[in-house]
Amino acid sequence: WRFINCSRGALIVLEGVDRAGKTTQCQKLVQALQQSGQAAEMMRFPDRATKIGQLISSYLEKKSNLEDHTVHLLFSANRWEMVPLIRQKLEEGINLVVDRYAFSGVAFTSAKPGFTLEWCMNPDMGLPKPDLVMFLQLNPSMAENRGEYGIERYETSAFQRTVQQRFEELMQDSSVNWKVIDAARTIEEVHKDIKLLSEDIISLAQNQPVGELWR
Ligand code: ADP
Ligand code: FDM
Repeated sequence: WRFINCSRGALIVLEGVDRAGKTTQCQKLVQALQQSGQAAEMMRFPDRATKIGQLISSYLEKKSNLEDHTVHLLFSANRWEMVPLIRQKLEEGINLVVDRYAFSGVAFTSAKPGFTLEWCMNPDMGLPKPDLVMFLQLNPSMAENRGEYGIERYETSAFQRTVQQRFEELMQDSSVNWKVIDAARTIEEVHKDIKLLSEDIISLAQNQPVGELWR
């Protein structure tokens, strides 16, 4: 039993505004799952290591400018290029803990003038559907207290507030398994909730096929 694993891994996503604690919690969750004997790996989007990711990274660092629709499609392409790997890992029984996914894609672009939620969702339709999306809820003023905003694109409080509103609109969609986590607590308290929700979904997902997002 220990060596033959026929069940698939779960696709678990953490979302939230900047500073909500996504990276901290993804790392802690992967560690905790591994310590309890489950295969788990972390992924993050954008994945800045690929060719597409390098274009995105240069844009975020303001070293280059890209037209708004173009960069949206690059973020989406950066997810699609990882889909074969995502599917392979899940089939191997590895649980994937993902720092941002299509929800960030839609929330950030649709916070720009002239973009509808619907237009933004289209390129990501049909991506592997997360079994669980945990939204780390932290009001923007508390997020600002966690340190100065950096110098990357989008790191201003006005923009982050609009992003938060777009996330709230996305969370109305009941076809996605959203869980809202109060991220204003200590790292350990937040982790405890995230771990419990993840363990539940890992056992549930085992016997279900991977779904298609927004389809
Ligand atoms: P994100 O990935 O959402 O931007 P991080 O995990 O990088 O957030 O955390 C942003 C900053 O806030 C880091 O300095 C981190 O140590 C700190 N932090 C994370 N979680 C908490 C928490 N629950 N309470 C206080 N500070 C936190
Ligand atoms: N971002 C992230 C987008 O605009 N679209 C996306 O599809 C994704 C995944 O890129 F400002 C934004 C969100 C954030 C930046 O920052 C990535 P981090 O620090 O690497 O998460």
